[in-house]
Amino acid sequence: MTTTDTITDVDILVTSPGRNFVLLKITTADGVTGWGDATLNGRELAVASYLRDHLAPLLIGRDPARVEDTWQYLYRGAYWRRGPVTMTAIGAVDIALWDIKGKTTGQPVYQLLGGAVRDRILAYTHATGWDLPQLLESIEIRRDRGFRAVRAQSGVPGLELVYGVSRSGTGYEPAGRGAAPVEETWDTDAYLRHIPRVLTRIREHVGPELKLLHDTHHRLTPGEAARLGRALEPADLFWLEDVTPAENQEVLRHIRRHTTVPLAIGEVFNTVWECQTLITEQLIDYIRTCVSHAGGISHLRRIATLADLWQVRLGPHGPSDISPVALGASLHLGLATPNFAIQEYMGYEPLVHEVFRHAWSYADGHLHPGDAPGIGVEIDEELAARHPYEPACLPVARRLDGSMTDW
Ligand code: CS2
Ligand code: MG
Repeated sequence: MTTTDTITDVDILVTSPGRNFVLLKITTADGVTGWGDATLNGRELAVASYLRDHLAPLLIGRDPARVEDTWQYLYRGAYWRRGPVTMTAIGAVDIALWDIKGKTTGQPVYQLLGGAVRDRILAYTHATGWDLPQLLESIEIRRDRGFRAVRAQSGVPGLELVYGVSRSGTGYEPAGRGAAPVEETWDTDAYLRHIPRVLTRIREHVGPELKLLHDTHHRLTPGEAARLGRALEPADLFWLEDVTPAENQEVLRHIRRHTTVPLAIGEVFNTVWECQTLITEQLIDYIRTCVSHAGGISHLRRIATLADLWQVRLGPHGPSDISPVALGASLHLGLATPNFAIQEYMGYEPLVHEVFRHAWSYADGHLHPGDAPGIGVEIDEELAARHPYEPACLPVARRLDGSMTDW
């Protein structure tokens, strides 16, 4: 007779080893612990409260093996559903339960998902530079580290602060400390005058092999995006990301009529239903939904399956505000998913690698989840406790005339 374990403890850890992370720890009567990632950059406490105040009481006593039933219970049982806070909370529970399932069966999660369909996962990382020389240097440093794919973000003449770029040329963390967002000034015209020349010059410098990516970060109108796409075709980008704000997906039809530049969208999406139009009308080439913000492994699998029917591939979100737990979960899914194309990997500061002891690894431009049972990431709770949460939030952006635009 199979005995069923039960969930006895649900704990939420908010820690800040250089930046804020929210972790979910589920413990069972058999003493098995599973970890989930509930980090939502700039809204961490909202997800921590949703988990602590609303989901944790529902989980106590449940059978941890019933991963899908728990997903359905938490999703369909929440009348006010979807959205980043709800789906990140559900995602954290899902990842933690897959972690437990792997540990109780002694299997890395990718084996439970059907086994590996590839040997390793292509990674892309961020190169930034305030000007072209600094950006080219940043790209070469990443190439020296073995990356085959690099996202290039440049400063824009006349602008003080630009998404994705730090003036110092060091790593870029968008969330500023404090409760009030930094206000950036944005000038689309200056950006459109500048970025095609920068990316074309980069392509001339690096040659044809390196996969080049660029993130427009939700800032253009459909017409501007169509013009930019056409202008960037000689740069042969691997993808142009988030060209327009994600709410109105039909506008991508206009852009698709004018340019063949590969498009990637979806990091701010949280369910398969938000991805449906983009995928079934093939308005994109890559879907960017992230395992922690889109309901966990169970739901990102659904998005991957729909995308596969339409030959859309996965390129999940994975910047520094996705913890090593979610990165590990994404890699298990990536190893076992045929249409998984590339994983974003910004890397982490050394202290983060100390707090999060992970089986996943980077080598030679690729990532692998490792073969530890479960997700393969354990948290040094004592070290995490020494770095308490610090208020931080993402910037906002205003146009030159002072009106709000999309950051
Ligand atoms: C960006 C993110 O990596 C990306 O593609 O869009 O870094 C995004 O700006 C942050 O996740 C926001 O917290
Ligand atoms: Mg992005």
